[in-house]
Amino acid sequence: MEYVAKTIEAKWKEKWKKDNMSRVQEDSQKPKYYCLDMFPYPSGEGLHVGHWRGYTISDVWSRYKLLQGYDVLHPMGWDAFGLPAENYAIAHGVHPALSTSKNIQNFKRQLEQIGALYDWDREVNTSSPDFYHWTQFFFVKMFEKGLAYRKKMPINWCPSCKTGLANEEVVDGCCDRCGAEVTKREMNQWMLKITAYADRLLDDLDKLEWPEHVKRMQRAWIGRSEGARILFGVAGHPDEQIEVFSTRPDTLYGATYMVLAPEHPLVQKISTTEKQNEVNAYVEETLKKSAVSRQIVDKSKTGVFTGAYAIHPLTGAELPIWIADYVLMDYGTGAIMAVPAHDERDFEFAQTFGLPIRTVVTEPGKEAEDGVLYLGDGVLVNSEGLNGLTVADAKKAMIQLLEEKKKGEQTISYRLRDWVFARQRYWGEPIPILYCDTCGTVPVPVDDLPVRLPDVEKYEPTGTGESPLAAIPEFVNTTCPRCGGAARRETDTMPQWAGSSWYFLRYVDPHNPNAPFSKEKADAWLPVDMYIGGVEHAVLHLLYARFFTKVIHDLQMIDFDEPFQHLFTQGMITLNGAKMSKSKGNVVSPDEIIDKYGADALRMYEMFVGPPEDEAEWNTNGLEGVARFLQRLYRLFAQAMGEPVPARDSLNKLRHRFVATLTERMEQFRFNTAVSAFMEYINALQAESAHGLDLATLETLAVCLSPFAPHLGEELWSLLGHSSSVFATSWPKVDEKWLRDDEVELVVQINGRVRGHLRMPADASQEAVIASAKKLPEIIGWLNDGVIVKEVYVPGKLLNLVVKA
Ligand code: ANZ
Ligand code: ZN
Repeated sequence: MEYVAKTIEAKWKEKWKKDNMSRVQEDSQKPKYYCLDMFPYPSGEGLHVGHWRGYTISDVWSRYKLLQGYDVLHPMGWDAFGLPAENYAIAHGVHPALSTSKNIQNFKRQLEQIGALYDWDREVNTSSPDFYHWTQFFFVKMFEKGLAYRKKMPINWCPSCKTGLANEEVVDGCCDRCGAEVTKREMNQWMLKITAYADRLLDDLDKLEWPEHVKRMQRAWIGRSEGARILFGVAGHPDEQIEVFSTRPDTLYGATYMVLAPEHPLVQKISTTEKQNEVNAYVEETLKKSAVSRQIVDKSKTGVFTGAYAIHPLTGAELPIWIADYVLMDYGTGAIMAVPAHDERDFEFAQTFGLPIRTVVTEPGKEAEDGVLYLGDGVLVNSEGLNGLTVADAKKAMIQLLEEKKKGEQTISYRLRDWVFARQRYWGEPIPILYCDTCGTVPVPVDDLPVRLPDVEKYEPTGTGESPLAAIPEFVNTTCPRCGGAARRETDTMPQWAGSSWYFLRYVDPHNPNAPFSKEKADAWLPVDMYIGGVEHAVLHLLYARFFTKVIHDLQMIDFDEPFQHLFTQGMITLNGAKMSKSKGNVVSPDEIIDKYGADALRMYEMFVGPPEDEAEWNTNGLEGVARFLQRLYRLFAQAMGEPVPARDSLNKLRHRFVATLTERMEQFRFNTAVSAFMEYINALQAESAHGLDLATLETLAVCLSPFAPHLGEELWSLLGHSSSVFATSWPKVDEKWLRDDEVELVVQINGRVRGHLRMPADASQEAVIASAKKLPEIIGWLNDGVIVKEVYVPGKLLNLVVKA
């Protein structure tokens, strides 16, 4: 018998389809398991072998869970709104809905090739009105709760995509999508108040079984800093105060000057007339720079003296007030007290402009010396009542002092900003808001949702700050649901991330016309047990989805408040060290590989290529090796299958050890070594095969193979005469009895020191052990010059002979 992957795979795909294998059972008797892939953006490029890795991992895992007796939900859908489809529309004049649906067909065909068990009855598409109906619903709910609001503010603006961007979409000062340098633009924007959830988003990370580095990235993004707000007076302006945020209130006596962000509202008020021109020129210069370039620590410091002085809240000393671009307007209060002796950037600045540098913290026992930078911990000096205190104690004492004097208070600052939730683009969910001259800003009543995205002729962003929807009077002009008067629709659309912030909830109840999902179903299936995807979503998508889940929890629509209990981020597949992408021309397409080796071989190789969380290099020889291995396995199986022999000890032992090793590696997500366990097992069985193989060995092979190579697993199972699917059976159990070692290695000691080693049957008697030990060449010498006065034997571990001269 020959293993012809193509024939076998076609046969089983057909059968699975016919039997509706992938349909989720929803059997309340069984424990549930929700295994989720990060759903793809259906790009025109299709899937390459790099994408297969994540999808194979999730399918192997889902099938393994099925065999373990879980009711498994493993759905798939499309993150279908977004810029690429719209840019394609602009370039080729094809409606994004059309190009998207064509791409989806291709993706689906490719995912079916993988042999993945997706329940297609549950497919979701974020750009379909049945879906975005509920995305809009959540927006209205957030508006009602005050979590969605409109504000005129300077936002990140991509001059090439001609749209506003969220902070999360700006990477090193450039647009995450197109790479153009991002500028600032003052615009009226819809915002979501994610900052109201900052503490919960931070604290609840502790509940999650996520890779530590992903948690770390989220913590850094939220950026919680504990410190104090401190008030300084302004000389000659008795009604003004400068409020600063500092994480080091202990260093207040070391503040020698102040810095305001150039955009700070006080700048214009307090700058002296002589300095006005210089100040204005600097402000203008700063507005052109990105936040990232402004924050680089070792860049040379620039700034301008305003001519004004602040009054130190404790000493009354006058401190010059400067403006400098290293102080940002949107962090803390947009103003700092500068402590050059203990802050790197302040130190650089003070050196550049010849400002005093005053030491207030030193290493204990060291003489304090002004003019140097000291960043370490230590004790306070030159700080009146705080002298001698540690930094930690001085922080507390200073905050207490400031609170007593009403010159400041303890506070917490976050790096996280509210989420800019509007795009001036066509291909997204219309924001369901109306503007009425009488009633003001009115949400579209939930019964009137969805607000459908109309067809347009021109997709091009206008660049005026308005989306192409603004050019469609039939869309814009409507009536106010409150007063019946004329009203205008909001024409901005939601960002790419909107639909993916809650899609995992829709899968549990995808056809519900009356609600986004039923609470009962959501509470039964979620949180997602295993979420598998790329680490590039560590901040954006995973933070937004957690935020939406918490809001939906607070709306009492679900009982849980974290969406993804376990997160697994797979490593990239590279070719000659480079990431696969069409632009690099190094894409390995699965189509040809499947044609030549079959989907099972490709799946198995994707698992074998390396530790699943690490980057791995694609290697065609490795793939051929795996394909040959499947051939070998098939031949071995086919030979033995004709005449299974009775079980024998050697086969039992091999089988239970294999299942134990395999299961342990599966549980630890070490799929590459799980495949090696298979290879070792097949080698061992080949050595045994001259005496035939027993039925239990053959069945175990079929079942254990089936998560990895499901088509072949089914084929082997049916060859054994079973008419039901291999996935209807269960993962084999291990009998510990066969794992026990029958030989053990004993340590032989003379007078408590290790002098030799001895291999003996595990059930050897004490006498037999002692007799054998005495014959060991490395022991004999020790026994020659003395007599044994005591024999201490610890079964299975050691023998100690006490020898006296
Ligand atoms: C005095 C001081 C002394 C500071 C010292 C540090 C060290 P994190 O930890 O990131 O929260 N800061 C405050 N607001 C700022 C702004 N808008 N732009 C630039 N810098 C700002 O940083 C908090 C520290 O960064 C604050 O504590 C402040 O400098 C500075 F030995 O105040 B510190
Ligand atoms: Zn009205």
